[in-house]
Amino acid sequence: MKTILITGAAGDVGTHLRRELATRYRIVASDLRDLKEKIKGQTFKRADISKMADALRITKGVDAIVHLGGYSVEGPWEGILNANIIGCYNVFEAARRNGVKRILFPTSNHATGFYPRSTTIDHRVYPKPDSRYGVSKVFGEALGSLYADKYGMQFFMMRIGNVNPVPIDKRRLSILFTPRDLAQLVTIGIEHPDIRFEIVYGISGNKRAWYDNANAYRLGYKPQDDSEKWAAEILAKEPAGGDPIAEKHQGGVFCVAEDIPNPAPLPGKKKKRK
Ligand code: 15L
Repeated sequence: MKTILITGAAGDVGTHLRRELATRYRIVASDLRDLKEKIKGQTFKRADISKMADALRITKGVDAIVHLGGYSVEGPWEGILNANIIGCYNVFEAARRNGVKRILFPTSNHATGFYPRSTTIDHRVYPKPDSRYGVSKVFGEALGSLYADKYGMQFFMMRIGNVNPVPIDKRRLSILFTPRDLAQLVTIGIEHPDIRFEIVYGISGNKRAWYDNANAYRLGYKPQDDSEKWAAEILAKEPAGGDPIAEKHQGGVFCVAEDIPNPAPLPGKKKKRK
């Protein structure tokens, strides 16, 4: 059984993934915060990935890394710099030094969020980040590309939409990514023998998708869910109006907001609603 390190394991995506992959892999869960739930057999290693020593400690002896750790929304530059730029560099570099070849990185729909909703984009488009957070995800994609070409490491870049069992609003009808579809795509990222550097979109098989996800399908992804079954219910609840720039672009409110309350604040900081 392979040993998989999941960083940022206490977040929502990490918690779904730990549950979904519990029987398939030996999971080492790492986070700065306490885990939301304990799962039998999984090891927890507390770490601050903005410190290289911590990154080196947690990446030792694993077969692959799902690097979810970091700031997950738009916010102050200092937080993004430490968690997503320095933290990402530390994890990729620590993996290289420890001989871990394969890394799965959740880049984000916000790396391309300034593409208009009227356009269908694929994995080859040049990034159009909608936020400093989106820029930090482009940094991760670029760093992975460098480490693949220069050091022969293997990167599976998932431009993730919104991980949720059900869609929460109109925009998320296009980018819903259910936990079981997430688990399937992550499993492909861990197991596929021919990954060097791949970009795929982390979404379910949504009818309203803005993405041509042919690259994921080429690698064997067969999503089981489609947000369409919730569409009527979600659209009926959608408030009218909204910011015209947010409404026009794929990234929605990330295109206009300076600070989206962090859904996963550090210990001691108050959790605010998004
Ligand atoms: C993201 O990249 C965030 O990590 C997540 O919290 C959601 O806001 C998601 O995008 C989204 O666009 O819904």
